[in-house]
Amino acid sequence: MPDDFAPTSKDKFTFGLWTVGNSGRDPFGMPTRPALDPVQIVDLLGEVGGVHGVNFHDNDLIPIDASKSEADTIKQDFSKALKRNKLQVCMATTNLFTDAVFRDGAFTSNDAEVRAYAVRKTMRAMDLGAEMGARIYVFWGGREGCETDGSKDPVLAESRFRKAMNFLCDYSIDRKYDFRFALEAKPNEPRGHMFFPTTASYLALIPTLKHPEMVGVNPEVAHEQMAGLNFSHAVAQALAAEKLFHIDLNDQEPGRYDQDYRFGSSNLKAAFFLVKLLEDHKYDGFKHFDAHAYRSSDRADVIEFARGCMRTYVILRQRARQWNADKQVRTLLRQINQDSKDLDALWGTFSKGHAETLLGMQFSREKMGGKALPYEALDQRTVEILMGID
Ligand code: XLS
Ligand code: MG
Ligand code: MG
Repeated sequence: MPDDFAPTSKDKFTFGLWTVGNSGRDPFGMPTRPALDPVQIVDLLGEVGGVHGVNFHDNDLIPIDASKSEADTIKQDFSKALKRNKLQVCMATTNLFTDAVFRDGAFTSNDAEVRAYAVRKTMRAMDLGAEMGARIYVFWGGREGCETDGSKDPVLAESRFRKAMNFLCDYSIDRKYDFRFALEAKPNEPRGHMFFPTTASYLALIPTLKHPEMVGVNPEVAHEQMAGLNFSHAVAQALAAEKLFHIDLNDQEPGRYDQDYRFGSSNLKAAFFLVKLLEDHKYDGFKHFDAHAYRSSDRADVIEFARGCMRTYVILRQRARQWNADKQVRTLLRQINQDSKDLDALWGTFSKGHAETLLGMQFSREKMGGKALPYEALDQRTVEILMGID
C-alpha cells in the first residue's frame, strides 16, 4: 500500500549530525547509546529514507584537535557517505560552546584573545561548510551571556557581537562563499543569563549590521517554548520581515530544560499551527529537525524517531490543507472576519481628509461589542480535524 505520508527529498527535511548522532548523555548520566562517527550517522540517515540533507558543527565532523591529514581523511570518507546516501550538506555552524576556552562566551567573552580565537574558529568552520556545499550558516550564541551582571557590560557585549557578524559577513563576501547567516536565539540555557534570548532580539539586531541583507534568523521551537512563548508568533515576525532563512523543528514542554523532543510530540496543536503558518506562507527553506531520541532509545528507535519527525510534519501539512478547505472552518472564518476595504483604506494611509472623516464617524460600541466571535467552535473543529474527524 503506498504511504501518503512518506517524506521525499523535495520536502527539504534535514538532520544535524548531533541529532540522530546524540548518544543520550545528559548532565546527570553517561551515554546510553554507542557514539557514531559522521559516516555511520550519514548511513543511518540513508536508512531512515526521505531525508534531504545533513548539517554539522565544525567539530561534529572534525574533532577540535585533529591534524590536517586526519581532517582530510574524514572529509573524504564523509563526502563518499553523502554521495552513497544521496544527501546534501545544507547548513553548517560553529561549536563555540563545548570547549572550556568558551566558558565565558565567544564573541562576547571578556578576553580579547578568546574573541579573536572565536572569530578565527568561525572563519575556518565557514571554510569547511563552504567546501562541503552549505549555503546557510547558523549562529547560535551558545555561551554568549553571563551569570553575574557585574561581569559584563551588555551594551559592549552587543557591540562586540555586531562587529563579529560584520567581519564574518565581509569574510564570506571576500571568499565568495555566498553564505546567508541565520541567527538562533535561546532564552535560558546554558548560561545563567543569555544575550539575545528571543528571535525578536535578533530581528532587532539585524538592521544595525553592515550587511543586513545577508543575515536572517533560525528560530527553534523548543527555544521559544521553554520560555512559555508562542513559537508561531516568533516565526510570523520573521516571515513578515523576510528573515526566515532556516528553521529548527523539535518539541518541548514549556518551562523545562532543553528537551529537544521529536517534532510534534508534546504540543500537537502548536505544531499544527506552525506547519500551517509555514505552508500558508510558502516557506521554502530547509526544515531542520534539531531534536534527538529519548535517552532510553536504541538505534532502531532512533530511526523511528527520525521518521516520526518527518511523518508528523507531512501529516500536519495534509491536515492544514484539510483545515483550509473545511466547510465548517470556512463558514466560521467568514463570520469572524468582518472586512471592509473602505474602512481599512481610511486609516491605511494618512491624509487630512481621512483624519477628518475618521474624527467625524459614528461608532456603536454596543453593536461592535455584541458581535458573535465563535472561537470555541473554531478551536473545537481544529481539534477534531487533528483527531481525524472528517
Ligand atoms: C542548541 C541549539 C544548537 C544549534 C546549533 O540548543 O539548538 O543545537 O541549533 O548550534
Ligand atoms: Mg536547541
Ligand atoms: Mg537549534
